[in-house]
Amino acid sequence: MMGILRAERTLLMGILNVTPDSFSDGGRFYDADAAWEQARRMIDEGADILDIGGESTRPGATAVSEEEELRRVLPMVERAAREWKVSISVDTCKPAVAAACLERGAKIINDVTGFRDSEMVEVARRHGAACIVMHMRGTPATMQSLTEYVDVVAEVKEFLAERVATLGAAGIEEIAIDPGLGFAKTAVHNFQLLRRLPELAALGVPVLIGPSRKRFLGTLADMEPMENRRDGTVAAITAAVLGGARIIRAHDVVEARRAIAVAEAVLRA
Ligand code: HH2
Repeated sequence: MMGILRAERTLLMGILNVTPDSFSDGGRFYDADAAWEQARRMIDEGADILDIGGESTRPGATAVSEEEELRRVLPMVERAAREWKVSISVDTCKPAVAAACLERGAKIINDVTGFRDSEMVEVARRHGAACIVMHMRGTPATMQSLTEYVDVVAEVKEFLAERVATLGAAGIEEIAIDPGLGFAKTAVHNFQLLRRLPELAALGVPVLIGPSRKRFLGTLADMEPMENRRDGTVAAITAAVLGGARIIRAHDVVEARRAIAVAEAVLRA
């Protein structure tokens, strides 16, 4: 069955961080006009989904209040839903923020904490939202000290399978899963997850991968500082699609679109 998170082609989710402190673009789109222009640009460039976030989840980021997060994202969600056909996702782990955005036209909740808060599940159910379930441990403040795994792929898969079952039982109809590159993972873990992505894809739920500009790429030659991670991001996207990812979350839409096109052509050949 096709839907907002499941299509014949790989879907591209463009990232809009309305924050002062996101790891790669903090402050650039904090201003409402700059955010709007960036959203328009990503849509013109071919984004299928706009992922609007008002709280950075970078390692060590400080949490923001509900009021502040709403002040950042709600006007953008409302205006985008009114003026554009693009699907709107809200990157939040707060049920009240998710509810307000769904009431203003967002259709997808992207919760990096994996809907472990039952109130979040209830909000999604009530609004008929599609859910992106990501694996992480701890909080952005603590996650990089929680990187002990026996088999990272098996453990992430087990977590995601349990979440899919729980959300399905709660009546959530559309779900995508995400191993959460960079969230409580070492660089090697991220590469193992990419290498063994078919194991996650075997769960039969669309897999989302978000490698864009992340620090694990910077562990490889010539990918520091962050500005040097664009080409590496393209390569990681290619690997993800070849491994079975069906949704790619990225900052640079044109480059991501091209990488997806190459990987899809390889898969079709
Ligand atoms: N990565 C980030 C934020 N949200 N959501 C999903 N589903 N998957 C991801 O990999 C993911 C995510 C971190 O990237 P970014 O939004 O660019 O930075 P920040 O959290 O600092 O705003």
